[in-house]
Amino acid sequence: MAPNLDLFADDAPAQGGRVVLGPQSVVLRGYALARAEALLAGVDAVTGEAPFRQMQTPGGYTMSVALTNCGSLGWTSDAHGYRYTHRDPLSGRPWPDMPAAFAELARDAAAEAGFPGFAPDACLVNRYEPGSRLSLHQDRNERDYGAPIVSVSLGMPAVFLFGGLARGDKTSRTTLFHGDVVVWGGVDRLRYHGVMPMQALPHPRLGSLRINFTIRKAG
Ligand SMILES: O=C(O)CCC(=O)C(=O)O
Repeated sequence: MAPNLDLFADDAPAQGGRVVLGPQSVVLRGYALARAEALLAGVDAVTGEAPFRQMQTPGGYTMSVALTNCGSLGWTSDAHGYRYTHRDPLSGRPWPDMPAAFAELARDAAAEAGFPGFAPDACLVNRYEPGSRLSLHQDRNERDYGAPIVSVSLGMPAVFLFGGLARGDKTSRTTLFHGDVVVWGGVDRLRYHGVMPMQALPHPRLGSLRINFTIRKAG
């Protein structure tokens, strides 16, 4: 069924609801809402030190999503491939510290989804504008697949694609709203996922932007 994209803030599903995506993957509706301002302050602190940038893929394309990182490891992409680094290649400095609000939310959401004791060391922050998309991929540059991925959505709604363990598997489509948190791990840890091209559906707080950050254990 086509996703409903005729969305405004009032259409967001009730806070506290859950959408089960798989045996060990779930959308926690509105889980980050009460902490959104602290999280956005964290995004400002991170991007003040390590600005958003559009990275090149190994195949020579420019990603439509701009990204940056915080934590002791940061994900990068360039002509040489995808990998985690301790330093921001733009500045040569270590990536900014992960804001406490990010790590606390990630720990709490992971526990809520059945993954107690999550101790993240990396966070990839994505900035989407209308037209930005993220093609289907697996998060597999992390050393430890035993830990889940915790993904926080702020700003404009987006259609999240969640597939199977093979690229060609059928994908489900779930609209993610400001404050939603997705957690996947265990048997679902390596499932393909992505984001459909963003529509221009300005959000009252962030305008024509969507910020997503995925909190991970990479090292
Ligand atoms: O923006 C999203 O909801 C997903 C982000 C994602 O898949 C990633 O950073 O690997």
